[in-house]
Amino acid sequence: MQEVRQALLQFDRAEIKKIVQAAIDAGLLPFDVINDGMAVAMGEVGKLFETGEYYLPELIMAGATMKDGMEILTPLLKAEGGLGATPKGKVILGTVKGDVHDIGKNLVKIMLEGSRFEVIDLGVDVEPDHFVQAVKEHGARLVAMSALLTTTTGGMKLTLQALEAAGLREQVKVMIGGAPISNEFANQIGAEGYAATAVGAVAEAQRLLRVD
Ligand code: B12
Repeated sequence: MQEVRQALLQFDRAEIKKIVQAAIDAGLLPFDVINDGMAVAMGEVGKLFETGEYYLPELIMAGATMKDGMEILTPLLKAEGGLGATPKGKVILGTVKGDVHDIGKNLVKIMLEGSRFEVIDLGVDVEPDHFVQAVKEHGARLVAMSALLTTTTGGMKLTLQALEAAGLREQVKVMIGGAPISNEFANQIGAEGYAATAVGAVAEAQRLLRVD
């Protein structure tokens, strides 16, 4: 696991896939490689950015290296979910307006799909109205929003207001997540669900849609 963290901290795009594969071959679980390996290193990169040791290019490189590593892990996580069974429900997922961070959101998507939710991924920088349109179009009962910047968390509240204004608030539950989000913040803006991790997002989706 140390090698995985090290490769990410050094933006070792040439080796990351081999190192991640070696971790899997050694018997580590894909999700542990993400949580205890890559996500820990990403947190470290964030701290180095905060203290001025890393700049934007380093953030970009770290993001790209994590995505490379995910190419090995994504198919394994999907395979764990089992195919063919009836979906548990539709989830509209996106990173809110003004925010382009999507690594965490993509992990939430993988985990939800692995647990047989149908996910409609709106991508990043999603306007409140786009969430509203998607709920209408797909008849979804759950909206999941991600934000990584304190400045973009307001987009979550705006989306809740837009759902309310469109008369959809009774029909959908809303869950939110991302590094600056907390349970308190979710309560404050009136979102029914919050989870700190992608695994937690699955449990939260099941709770909100009353499925197991
Ligand atoms: C990689 C990265 C980038 C990459 C993003 C690449 C990409 N495609 O995503 C790039 C280089 C683009 C980037 C840009 C910027 N970034 Co940046 N970035 C990061 C970094 C290092 C890692 C984020 C990450 O991927 N983490 C790994 C994933 C797995 O974790 P996660 O996203 O938290 O997701 C997990 C949970 O939160 C949860 N989750 C996530 N979403 C959801 C949703 C739901 C519904 C649920 C239930 C759960 C859930 O599950 C996930 C898995 O367990 C963080 C540091 C950090 N500590 O977060 C800074 C960080 C988020 N960035 C920061 C900043 C300041 C910026 C910039 C403004 C820099 C600049 N000056 O331009 C820009 C903003 C661009 C924009 N408009 O969005 C700050 C934010 C500070 C703040 N509090 O507002 C951070 C915290 C760095 C720091 N410490 O200063 N960044």
